[in-house]
Amino acid sequence: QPIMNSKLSENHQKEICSQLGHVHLKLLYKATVHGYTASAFHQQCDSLSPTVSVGYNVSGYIFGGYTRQPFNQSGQYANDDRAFLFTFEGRKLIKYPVANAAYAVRMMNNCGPYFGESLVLVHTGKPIVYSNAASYYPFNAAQMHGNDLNLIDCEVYQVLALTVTEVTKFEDPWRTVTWNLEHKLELMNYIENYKPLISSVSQARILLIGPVGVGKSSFFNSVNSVFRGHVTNQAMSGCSSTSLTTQFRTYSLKAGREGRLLPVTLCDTMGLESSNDTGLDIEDITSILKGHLPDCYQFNPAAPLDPEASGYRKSPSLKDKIHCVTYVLDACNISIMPTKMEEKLSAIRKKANHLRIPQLVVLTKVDAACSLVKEDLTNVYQSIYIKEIMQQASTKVGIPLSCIVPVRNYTETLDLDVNCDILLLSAITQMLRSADNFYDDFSDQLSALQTRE
Ligand SMILES: Nc1nc2c(ncn2[C@@H]2O[C@H](COP(=O)(O)OP(=O)(O)OP(=O)(O)O)[C@@H](O)[C@H]2O)c(=O)[nH]1
Ligand SMILES: *[C@@H]1O[C@H](CO)[C@@H](O)[C@H](O)[C@H]1NC(C)=O
Ligand SMILES: *[C@@H]1O[C@H](CO)[C@@H](O)[C@H](O)[C@H]1NC(C)=O
Ligand SMILES: *[C@@H]1O[C@H](CO)[C@@H](O)[C@H](O)[C@H]1NC(C)=O
Ligand SMILES: *[C@@H]1O[C@H](CO)[C@@H](O)[C@H](O)[C@H]1NC(C)=O
Ligand SMILES: CC(=O)N[C@H]1CO[C@H](CO)[C@@H](O)[C@@H]1O
Repeated sequence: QPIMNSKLSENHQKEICSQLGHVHLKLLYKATVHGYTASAFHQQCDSLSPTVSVGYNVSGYIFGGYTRQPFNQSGQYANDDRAFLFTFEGRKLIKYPVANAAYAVRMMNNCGPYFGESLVLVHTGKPIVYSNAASYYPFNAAQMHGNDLNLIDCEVYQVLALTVTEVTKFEDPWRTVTWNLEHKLELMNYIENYKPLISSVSQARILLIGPVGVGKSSFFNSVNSVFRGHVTNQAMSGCSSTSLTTQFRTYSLKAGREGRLLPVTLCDTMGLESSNDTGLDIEDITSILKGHLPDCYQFNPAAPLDPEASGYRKSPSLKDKIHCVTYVLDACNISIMPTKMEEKLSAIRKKANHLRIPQLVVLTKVDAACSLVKEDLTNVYQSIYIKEIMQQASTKVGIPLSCIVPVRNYTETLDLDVNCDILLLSAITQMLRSADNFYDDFSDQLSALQTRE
């Protein structure tokens, strides 16, 4: 590989990237290095995407086009409704969006980047531009390239998601956390001594909902490890079944070597899937929220819940109901959550809202999502990237940012990681505060009823 220096300045690269999100540019093809030939262009660029192609003329114009479609040599048109042509006026990017998306790019084997019939760089394998402002991208030719159609260089860049090491930090954390042992002990103390506001309830009942593999078991194990003082992998407490069928499981948290019960029960629905017919459906979840289901209840995904089934609670009391719903999501792939999963979560949220159950999101694997956080967990509220993910989670689930809590799981090698513990304990603390809101609301309703009588 010859050494290639970008002709596109740092500032111009930034301008382009700011149009495209959290990305950077990687130079694939440079005409003055690889040659002004169609074959050199295709050899360097085919099948890679998205790309930004840039032409330079002697007059100093810098212009080109962006497409998400990978180049090939089939002769076909490629549809891309986000394609655009551009030029620079000083540092400022002028954008000419595609007007006919079906013809955004043409995969010509005898040319370089070919945008509609509007702009072709390295036209017929020569250092020239083909320009037709009347075609699929309306643009002003004088503004774009000053009608100078001779190239002094042409570059094609691939648009890549920013590697997390390149992510910069906020100077100050946007949420303040005291990262020390004292704070950890405070949080533990709060949880251990927590009492639900209603005397008939001895444990806050928290439902964890999330797709398989997001780290629900790890979360439970990790929290339990903090209280046990060592790593535990007990998970399947209560039920002996390890079958893969959908099951409603509950976990109690225990403290110390003697295993004193903590005032929190975490319930796991298992098997939330994005398809319609598999996994839990919305009626099953509603039954859980209302407290109808006994622990270890085995779902039959093919048949609706049977109120005559053994253990079905026909008139559940407050202690059987769910007091807080916690969605558990993987920080690594929030942005590619399937639409079906979004819809399912939204349906659950509506149910929970209707039953006035407070809701949170626990965001797992923040270390895997961001290398700044992997290096040092206390970067979690300084990483711009993590904040962005949290905002995405907030939008996708429809829960305010203040109700999104990031965590990392506990590992053997980090048996005394106070920072990891603080995040885990903060998540539990938030759940208990939410449960308190539920009890408050319940008491209010109750006293309203009594007043009426
Ligand atoms: N890096 C990293 N990996 C994690 C974290 N939490 C969980 N994992 C890994 O993610 C994988 C899935 O975690 P599980 O806890 O088994 O997922 P789950 O959602 O409980 O899956 P089910 O119990 O089958 O519903 C495991 O390999 C964990 O080791 C985390 O905070 N950071
Ligand atoms: C070439 O690109 C066109 C348009 O995007 C696409 O429909 C076609 O499948 C591609 N062909 C190959 C061989 O990649
Ligand atoms: C997201 O990550 C989870 C594991 O955390 C995995 O099971 C799931 O398949 C991933 N989803 C996508 C769309 O990649
Ligand atoms: C946390 O995740 C790691 C892998 O990332 C795994 O080896 C470990 O067992 C998990 N810890 C717990 C407590 O589940
Ligand atoms: C899934 O369910 C929704 C609403 O219940 C319905 O509109 C949609 O058509 C279903 N999709 C499939 C693939 O069955
Ligand atoms: C080499 C060349 O063709 N240069 C032209 C670049 O475009 C300007 C118009 O702005 C012409 O004046 C140059 O001759």
